Amino acid sequence: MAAGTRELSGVAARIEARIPRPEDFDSDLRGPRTAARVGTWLGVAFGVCFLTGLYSHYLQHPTPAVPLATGPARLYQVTQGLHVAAGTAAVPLLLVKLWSVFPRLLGRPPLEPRRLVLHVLEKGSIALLVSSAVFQLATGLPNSAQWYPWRFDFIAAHFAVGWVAAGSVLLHVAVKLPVIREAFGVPPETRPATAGAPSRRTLLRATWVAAAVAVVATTAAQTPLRRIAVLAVRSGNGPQGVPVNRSAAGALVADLVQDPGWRLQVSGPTGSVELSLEDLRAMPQHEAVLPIACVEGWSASGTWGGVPVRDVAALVGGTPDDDVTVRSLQPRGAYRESTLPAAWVAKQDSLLALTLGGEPLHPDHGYPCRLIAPARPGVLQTKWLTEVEVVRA
Ligand SMILES: Nc1nc2c(c(=O)[nH]1)N[C@H]1C(S)=C(S)[C@@H](COP(=O)(O)O)O[C@H]1N2
Ligand SMILES: [Mo]
Repeated sequence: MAAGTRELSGVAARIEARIPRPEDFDSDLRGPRTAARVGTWLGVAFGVCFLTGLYSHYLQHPTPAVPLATGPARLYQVTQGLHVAAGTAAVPLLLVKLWSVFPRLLGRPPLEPRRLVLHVLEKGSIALLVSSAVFQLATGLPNSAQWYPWRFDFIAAHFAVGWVAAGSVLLHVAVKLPVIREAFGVPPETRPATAGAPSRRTLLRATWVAAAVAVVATTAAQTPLRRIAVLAVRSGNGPQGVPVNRSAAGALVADLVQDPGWRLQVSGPTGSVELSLEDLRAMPQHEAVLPIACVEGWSASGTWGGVPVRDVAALVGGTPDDDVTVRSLQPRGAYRESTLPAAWVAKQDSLLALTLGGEPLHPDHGYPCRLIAPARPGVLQTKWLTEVEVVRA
C-alpha cells in the first residue's frame, strides 16, 4: 500500500486502535440469531402500525378506492388501539434490535469499487430504515400523549414517513432473507456466550416482557386495570364518565354554547331550516352506545341520545346518497368541521347527540349538540354544532 494513503498518523492510529471491530463482540447475544427473532416481531409491530395507520388515514380522507366499514361501532377503537399498542411495543423491540446489530456498523468499508458501492447502498438503506422507524416512534408516542413539541405538520409527516418505513422494512427483509433464514436454522450454542453474560434466551425473554409491559402500561387505561396504566395520559376520567379532549373553554366556545338564541342551521337541496334545542328534542329520539375513540389511542364508551342525522337531513331534501357536513361554533381549529359520508348518514346510530348517559351533554362534550357516529375517529365527532349541510356529490 502506498505510503500516505492508508498509513495513519500517531493520533489517528491510536484512535483507530480503540474503535472496536465486529470481531470484538464475540458473544452470541448480539448477531443474526437475536436480530432475526426480535426483528420478526418488530416487523409484525410495524406491519400492524402501517395497516391500522392507513385505515385511520382513509377514514379521515375518504376516497372511493378504499372501502371503509361503518361498523361494528367499536371497529376504530380496536384498529387505533392496536396502532398505538403496536407502536409502543415497537420501542423496546427497536432498541434491542439496534443493540443486537450495532457491532456490524463498525465494519470497515471494502476498498474494491464495486463492493464499496454495494456496501454504501446497503448501509444507506439501513440508515433510511433506522431513521424512519425512529422518527415514527419518536413522534408518534408523544402524539399519543397529546404532546406536540415540534413545528411541522405531524399528521402529514407521520403518513409520509410511514410509507418510507414500510418500504424500507420490505427492502431490508428482502436483502437479509438469506441471513434471516440461516439465523432461524442454526442450531443453538454454536458460539459460546461471553463468560457471565446472560443467555440469549434470557435476553429474548426480557425483550418480550419489556414489550408487553409497554403495551399494558399504555393500554390498560381502557380497562378496569387503569391504575397500572402509568404511561397513559387519559385516566378515563371526565364529566359524564367520558374523558375530554378539548374543553369548551379551550375551544373558546364556553359563552357561545350557553346562548339561549342558539339555533342549528340546516341546509340542503330543498332549502334551509333553523332548529332550536326544543325543536330537536321534539323530534323522535334515538339512543346508541358508541365509543369516542381518539387517534391518540384512548377510548371511552357512552350512551348517547339525540336525533339521527338522516332525520334532520331529510328535512332539507337529504337522500341516502348524500353526505352531510357539520360545522362547530368553534371559531378556529382543524376540528371545527367534518363530513359524514352517505354510508354513515344512512345508519340510525349516527346521531346529532343532545344527551350523554341520559343527561344533557356537558359543555365539554359538545352541548348543546354534537355529532357522534359509529366506527369513526374521535377527531371527526365534532362538538358544539351550529351548522348541518346536506352535500350532494
Ligand atoms: N369542535 C370540536 N370538536 C371536536 C374536537 C375539537 O377540538 N373541536 N376534538 C375532537 C377530538 S380530537 C376528540 S377525541 C373528541 C373527544 O370528544 P370528548 O371531548 O367529548 O371526549 O372530540 C372531537 N370533537
Ligand atoms: Mo382526538
